[in-house]
Amino acid sequence: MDDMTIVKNISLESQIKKLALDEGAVLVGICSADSIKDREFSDPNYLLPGAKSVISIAMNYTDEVVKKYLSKEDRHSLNLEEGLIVRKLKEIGEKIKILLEEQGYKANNCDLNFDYRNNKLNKAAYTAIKNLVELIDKDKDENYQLTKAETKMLNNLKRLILPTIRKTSLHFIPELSHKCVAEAAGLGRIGWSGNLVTEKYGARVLLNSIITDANLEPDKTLEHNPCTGCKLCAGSCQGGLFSKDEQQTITIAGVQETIAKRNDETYCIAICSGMKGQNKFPEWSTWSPFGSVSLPSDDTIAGFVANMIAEAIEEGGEEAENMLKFILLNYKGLSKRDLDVDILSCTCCQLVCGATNENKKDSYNLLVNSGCI
Ligand code: B12
Ligand code: SF4
Ligand code: SF4
Repeated sequence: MDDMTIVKNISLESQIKKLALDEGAVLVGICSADSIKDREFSDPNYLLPGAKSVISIAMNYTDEVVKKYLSKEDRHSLNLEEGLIVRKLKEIGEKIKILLEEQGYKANNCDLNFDYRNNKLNKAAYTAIKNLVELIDKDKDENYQLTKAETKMLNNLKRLILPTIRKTSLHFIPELSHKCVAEAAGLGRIGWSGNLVTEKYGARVLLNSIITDANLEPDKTLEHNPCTGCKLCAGSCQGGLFSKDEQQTITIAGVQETIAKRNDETYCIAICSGMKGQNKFPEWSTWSPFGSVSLPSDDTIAGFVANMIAEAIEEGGEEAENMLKFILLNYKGLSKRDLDVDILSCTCCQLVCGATNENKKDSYNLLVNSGCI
């Protein structure tokens, strides 16, 4: 038997899974497009009309790197690992796409994050904000005198950009919700925090999806939800994105999940973007060096956070640089990000959720005893 005959006898599903695992994915599964198309944010037809199946792939953070990050020993290693995982998942997705196309099918390799349907920032807008930050920095520099033209430009950019940021909606609809795909494809189940929790790695995985018009045999959803309900994730969230006590029920691919009542996503954006390092808990902070905030607990929160972004830019210096990092990701994409730049300062709800109860408790203790930056 020659090599071609052997390949032909292996199902396309097995070829895809073998390729994903050989290339470095730690989990892979398949769901039918129909099983998740009922919600706008998880309808695969948005990216590939006529979609029949979606492949979910995951890679994990390593325990030692997470430990050092949570205990505030080392911020960069986790950021570097995230950057490398994101690139690798994008690369594996590309190889699966090529395999499917070689068999005559259409395929779409998704972006991992910042893939918002309703917020596509272009390069011109980013450049204008960058110019504004540079002028603000020059204006604050005692040794520099702005020219007349620069003063005019500074005032114009302030007038154009800052009110627009204050009015920008921070409610993002993804091109495709990878968490929904991963749950439907049997990689894990949604836990209390809203993150996908897997049996082997807890919530410490990142996800990508590949959509195809090939009719692939779907995998079963996980029967048992690996979330133990320990709620240590809620005790690790300075933002307050989700409740410790109140719950809500959601349905993904026919599976009902009881998860924490989720609050407005801007509670996370305020902290996870590194704009501030503290809100709910005074004993410890995230890696953000920018102090604390008291986020309002009513529906003014989205406007409050949009205003925080404008204020960070007006502040100039490091706070504005931090915001520029996130604005850049919006048009450049996460998989092309500069590996030297640290974009993660929180991620705590995901990282405390290790694979075992013991690991979760130890991780939580490391975080809450890590002090303030
Ligand atoms: C937008 C986004 C965010 C927004 C979330 C707000 C939002 N509306 O989704 C913000 C900025 C807050 C955020 C934060 C984080 N994110 Co994020 N984010 C995404 C993104 C782009 C889409 C998320 C999504 O599926 N939204 C749609 C629906 C599901 O969300 P919803 O509006 O909250 O849902 C409401 C209802 O529709 C209903 N509902 C109905 N069905 C469903 C289904 C699910 C799964 C949920 C949760 C709710 C839900 O409940 C909610 C009402 O309160 C994905 C990348 C991608 N393309 O998938 C990454 C992604 C979900 N993020 C990820 C991560 C890691 C994080 C953070 C840890 C920060 C970080 N380091 O990046 C935190 C965790 C926050 C948390 N505990 O949930 C990972 C998750 C990995 C995992 N193990 O689950 C993803 C998949 C990126 C990746 N490629 O790996 N994120
Ligand atoms: S930390 Fe505990 S409660 Fe939160 S998602 Fe993980 S297992 Fe579930
Ligand atoms: S990333 Fe941080 S701020 Fe956002 S939900 Fe998780 S713990 Fe809360």
